[in-house]
Order: sequence, then C-alpha cells, then structure tokens
Amino acid sequence: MTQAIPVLIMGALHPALQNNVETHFAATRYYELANPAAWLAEHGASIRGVVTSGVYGATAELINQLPNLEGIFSFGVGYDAIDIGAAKDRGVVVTNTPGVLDECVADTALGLMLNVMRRLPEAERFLRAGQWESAKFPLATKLGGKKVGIVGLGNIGEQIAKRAAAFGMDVLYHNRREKPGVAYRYYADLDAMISAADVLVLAVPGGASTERLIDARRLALLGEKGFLINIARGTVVDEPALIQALQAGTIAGAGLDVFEHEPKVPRALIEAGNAVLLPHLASGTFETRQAMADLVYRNLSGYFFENKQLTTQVC
Ligand code: NAP
Ligand code: 8YV
Repeated sequence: MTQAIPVLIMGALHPALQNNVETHFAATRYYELANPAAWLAEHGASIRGVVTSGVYGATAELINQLPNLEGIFSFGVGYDAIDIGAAKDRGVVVTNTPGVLDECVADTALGLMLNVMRRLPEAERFLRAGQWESAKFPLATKLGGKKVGIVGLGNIGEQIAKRAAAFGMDVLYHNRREKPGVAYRYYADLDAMISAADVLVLAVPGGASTERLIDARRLALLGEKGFLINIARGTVVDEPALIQALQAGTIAGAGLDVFEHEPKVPRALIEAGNAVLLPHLASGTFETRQAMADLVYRNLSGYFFENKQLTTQVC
C-alpha cells in the first residue's frame, strides 16, 4: 500500500474540499496546531503540498520552512497573499481558481452599484424605522446613461462590463494594455478615465503593482457626483483617503466588498451613510464556492495523482 501524501491545510476550507483533502491525503490542520513553529521544525520536511486560500495565503517564511514542498493550491483567484517570488525561487507550483467565480463577483459589483447609487439599504432602514409614515425618502441616482470606468477588464471586469451595459451604462476601461477584440472604450491613462467616469469599479489584482492605486488625488478626479465600487482588494484604495472623501462629500458614495485590514473595518466607514459595505462575499454562492472547491481539488489531485497535471496554474 502506498503512503498518503502529507499536506498542510492553512485554514478551514469549503466543507467538500476539506473532506476530499482529508480523505485522500495525510492532512494536517495548520490552524489547529498548538505550537506551529515546533511542529514545522519537527515535521516541515515531510510536507509536499499546501492547501490554502486567498485569505490564508502562504508567506515566504512558511514556504522556506517546508524544504520538500512541491505545490501551493489556493481557493480563490487572487493570490496576493501568497509569496509568489518565494514559491518561484523554490520551484514550487502555485494554482488558483480563475474563471469559475466571474459571474457571481460581477453580480456583486452590480449589486453594490445599485445599492449605493439607488440608496436601497438606506431606504430599507428608513422604512423599517417607521419613517415612511411621516416623510418621503429622498431621490437617488440613475445607473442608465452613466459612464462606468472599469479598472481591470479581465475575467471579472468583462462580466461587470456586460452587466453594466445591460443596465444602459456606457463602459470605459483601463488595463496596462489594451485588450484585443473589446469594443469598450480603452483609456491608457487612468486619470483621464477617472475624470470621464461617473462610477469607478475596481477589478484589478491586489499586490505591490496596484497598492493604493486609488489615492486622494484620484478620488478627487472622480468628483462629488462620482461613486467608487471595490470588489478587488482593499489595498487598491487608500482607505483613510476614501474615508475622508466620503465624509467631506468629495465623492458621492462607495460600495465596498473588500477592505485594507479584513475583517477589521474602520468605524468611520461603518458610520458613513454614503457607503454600502459587504464582508468580502462576492464569490459567496453555493454554486460558485462548490466550483472553486472542485477546481482546487482538480489541481491538487491532478498534480499528485495524475502526473503533475495542473488546470489553472499561476506559476
Ligand atoms: P484577471 O482576469 O487576471 O484580470 C485582471 C485585470 O487587471 C487584467 O485585465 C489586467 O490587465 C488588469 N491589471 C492587472 N494589473 C493592473 C495594473 N497594475 N493596472 C491596471 N490594470 C491591471 O483577474 P480576475 O479573475 O478578473 O480577478 C481580478 C481580481 O479580483 C483578483 O485578482 C482578486 O484580487 C479580485 N477578486 C475579488 C473577489 C472578491 O470576493 N471580492 C473575488 C474574486 C476576485 P493588464 O495585465 O493588461 O493590465
Ligand atoms: C475568496 C476572492 O472569497 O477569489 C478571490 O480572489 O477574494 C474570493 O473569491 C477569497 O479568496 C477567500 O477564499
């Protein structure tokens, strides 16, 4: 009988994935270890795979404590929490879950847009508080006819564009390179796109190249009638500058699924009436999370049981 392959699970996974990994591998729950450092010193050399997520990630320190590590298999498309440089240096493969979550994440972006521009959560609070009997809820902003500027017209950005177009919005986009075969208006200059847009949607990866891409200056370009939607990563926005812009009314509102220090959300954002806030749930449907779990396992089992076959490889 062959010995089960030792893998490390960095945090609690989707139940189906957790069950698959723990049934077919010799899995250790890193997050339940009483003394992770001592455990790694004693057993780190046995570990061949790490199963993680966009939240749990994998640091260089961890990677370098696993001298026989071959692969990191992550639940989520964003891999900014994984030290890709350290993995590459060690020849460790990394996989993620692109493609299967685009529709749900785009749905969430449109949900945020509708909620913040039409002020739906605020209106619901108004009704539940019994205010309708004595007052009228104020008017809000129409989506149709507005210009939506998408930063990051990738898999998710394209689905957002399609939905925004169906709402009658005019789609603009900014990537580092123009996308061939795309009819939406391309802006090589991000500032020019923000100045033209009524709604700015962030759908770029996190990490060093996009850190605080949207700062105080760019929020000012969006303007007092402009809305910011962020389903990318909290690090893409200068959060204190965003709070200031919301408080001063130098932008009209924001719809946010992601934050700089999750799950911590600054009190000032929680108290901002012109912000709609979600707990990083954009891919969180039964169907999509199952598809993500299946894709992680396809990569993990493909690598270890089918001659290193990877379906969605980062590096
Ligand atoms: P993708 O297909 O790789 O698209 C990323 C797009 O961003 C590409 O079009 C890329 O074009 C552009 N881009 C990358 N770096 C850029 C930069 N520095 N400046 C301007 N544009 C840049 O990725 P995706 O699958 O759509 O996912 C995008 C991100 O969404 C993920 O990395 C993740 O952080 C986030 N996400 C969040 C959730 C959530 O739950 N809220 C769920 C899924 C994903 P160029 O290379 O031409 O620049
Ligand atoms: C996940 C995400 O919820 O795919 C991503 O990049 O941010 C989300 O789909 C996240 O990775 C946590 O598992």
